[in-house]
Amino acid sequence: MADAGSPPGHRCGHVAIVGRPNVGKSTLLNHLVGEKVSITSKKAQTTRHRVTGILTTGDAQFVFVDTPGIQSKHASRLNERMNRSATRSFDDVDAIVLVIEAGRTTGADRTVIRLFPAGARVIVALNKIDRLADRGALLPQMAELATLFPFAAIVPVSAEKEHGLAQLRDAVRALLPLAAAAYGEDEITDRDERFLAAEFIREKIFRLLGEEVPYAATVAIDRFVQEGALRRIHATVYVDRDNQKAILLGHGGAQMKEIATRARADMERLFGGPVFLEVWVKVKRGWANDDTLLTRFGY
Ligand SMILES: Nc1nc2c(ncn2[C@@H]2O[C@H](COP(=O)(O)OP(=O)(O)OP(=O)(O)O)[C@@H](O)[C@H]2O)c(=O)[nH]1
Ligand SMILES: [Mg+2]
Repeated sequence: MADAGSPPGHRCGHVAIVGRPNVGKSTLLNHLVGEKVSITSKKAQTTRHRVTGILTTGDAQFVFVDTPGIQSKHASRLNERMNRSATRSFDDVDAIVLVIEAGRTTGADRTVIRLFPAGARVIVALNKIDRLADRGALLPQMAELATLFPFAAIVPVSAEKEHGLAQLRDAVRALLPLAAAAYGEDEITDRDERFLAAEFIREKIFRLLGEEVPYAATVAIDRFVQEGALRRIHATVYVDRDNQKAILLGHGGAQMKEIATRARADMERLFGGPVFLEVWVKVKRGWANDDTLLTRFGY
């Protein structure tokens, strides 16, 4: 909904948050917006979809677009779709925030930089400065980055500790076009509760399980109905193999119960009301390489 009441000088635009996996893109989006709209974990390739997070201030509206980490290992058709969804964002936005880990620019970061179209307006967020023992490493890293692309700004931040976020916001605002707000001021994402519910379940799988099952799992919402304040949600987790189903369920279903309990707590916090959640686990062999299934699962 356009806001005709935006003051003169108001800016509004789309800002893609991109980078290699695990640098803190989704954490940054959440802390810029002040709500958890995008899932995060210690594991690479947590984010699989584009997710917007909307920040409305007095003089600007930022439509941040979180993207999957860009990587060169095409392990599956799913990975290809994730990369495509990230790189497609370059053309659809007014500005790009490239997230790189403070203190180390890797080959994978350089690969992302080479993908930027000429003329792209890019700001680097050097993230996780709270983990940097030697701040002296920042200056040479910034100098070297400046030789790789004509970045509009390079801003050291800690997404998690919320350091440098005001400076980052100001730098991004300067790149946005003069425009009225595109969304109402209480809107925080373009994704619906159904999508967010599936993502919260997927996040707990990423956080609670080892190195195999998270990458073999996807979540579908079979039923989402609102009865007064209560949301009644039925979900299915699909995995690739029988043994993964056994791991996901755990002894007597205890693992799945823990995943569902934690996911439900996140849903209740964001949706602002009670949630009844039931989760089933099914095996769907080869889903991550099956284009028909990938489309059906929303990738
Ligand atoms: N110490 C520290 N850790 C951070 C910071 N920002 C993110 N992290 C951690 O880095 C890990 C990855 O964060 P995500 O936000 O999931 O990273 P991502 O870039 O979205 O990862 P993908 O979606 O997999 O590409 C998580 O364990 C975060 O808690 C930060 O500023 N400081
Ligand atoms: Mg992410």
